[in-house]
Amino acid sequence: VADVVCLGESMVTFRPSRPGRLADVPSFERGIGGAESNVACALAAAGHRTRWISRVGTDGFGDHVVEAIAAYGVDVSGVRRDPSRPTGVYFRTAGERVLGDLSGADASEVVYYRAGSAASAMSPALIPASDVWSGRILHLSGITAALSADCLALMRELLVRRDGRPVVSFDVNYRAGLWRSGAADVLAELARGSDIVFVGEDEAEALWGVRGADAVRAFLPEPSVLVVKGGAVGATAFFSPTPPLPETEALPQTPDGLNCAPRSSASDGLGVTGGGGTRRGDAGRKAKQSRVTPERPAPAPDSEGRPNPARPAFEDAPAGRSAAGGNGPALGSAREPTDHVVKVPALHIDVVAPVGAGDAFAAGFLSGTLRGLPLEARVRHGHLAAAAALTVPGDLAVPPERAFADRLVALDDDAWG
Ligand code: KDG
Repeated sequence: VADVVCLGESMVTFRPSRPGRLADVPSFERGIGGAESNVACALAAAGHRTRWISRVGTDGFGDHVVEAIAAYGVDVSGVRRDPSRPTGVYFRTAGERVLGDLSGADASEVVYYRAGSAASAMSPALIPASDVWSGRILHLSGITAALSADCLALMRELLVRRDGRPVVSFDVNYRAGLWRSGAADVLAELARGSDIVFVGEDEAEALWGVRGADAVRAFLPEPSVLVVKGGAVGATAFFSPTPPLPETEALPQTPDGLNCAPRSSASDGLGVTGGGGTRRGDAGRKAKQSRVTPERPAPAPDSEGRPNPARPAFEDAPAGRSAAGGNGPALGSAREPTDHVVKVPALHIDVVAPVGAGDAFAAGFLSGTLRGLPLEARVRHGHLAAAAALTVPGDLAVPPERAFADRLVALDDDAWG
């Protein structure tokens, strides 16, 4: 079983050799890009079993994309080749300031050649949910929803809550250039159907007109975990408690030390039941938000439901593995009394290129989730991985080695403040 399955389009990318308009740049350097495969590569580099599912052409670019992603240790056996459609391609340009510093508003341009690509034909008929649901976490992004009506149908199909659906991680990834209309509604719908959601404050404002992390949480109350990224300032992560699971048996241990919780057949794997009025809704969220605690909440009870003051929340959270076949990892304690919120400042670094930083952040956070780390540590791992991506010119960076990253994450607040 893969820890994480990532589904989405990957492309050959071309980075300019010098600043200028697309019309003027004489040469480009080839690389690979694709938000979801970037996450897969970073997770594989961090030691997790990762699978990437997609479609590419039978062209040489398709060969290169698949080989390059496989070289990171990602399982690419679920990638299909389409002889009738090309692999997607995109070019970037850089502004006149410093090549590589693409952070200025007018400094860069992204030009996609991906309409009608092999990946844009992904559909419920071509991509079986059983394959995509084969990991503990399924990671998706809003880019896929913009590629075609078939891709949007596939996204909707994968989000249907039924037995076997793993924990779904969703990065909103609003790419304005890919949408003609409807982005706000579609991306809100997909985020609301997911379990772990990443969104930038800038994206949330552009899409939905909501400003600030708390307003974004009020707008997206459904995901158990919502991470609102505030760029260079930092990120705010919200974890909402889930109703108690039925105490049917002691929680077994997985080899990696995560507890696994049984779930009822009506559960979605996160301890949120599908009926009986226990599912969170807007009204429930409003009530809970008045009880948000900025501090770490009381330790969760142990697997028998006894109070366990020695055990910090999130470190031992139950996963959704169940008799029904779900594979979800621990998202947090199933019995936490209140919402849990952490605000974690970002690292101060000299940005070389912002592209790929969001993907790296998601990978760092998901890595911490798979390891059952406390919420704050998950965000710090996200920031560290993002910093690695921000300091290279390409879309992808190898994250810091795990033991080193753990030492950095464990530094006290002064070092992180
Ligand atoms: O997140 C980085 C991506 O933007 C890049 O790798 C390409 O997936 C991509 C996209 O659609 O922009």
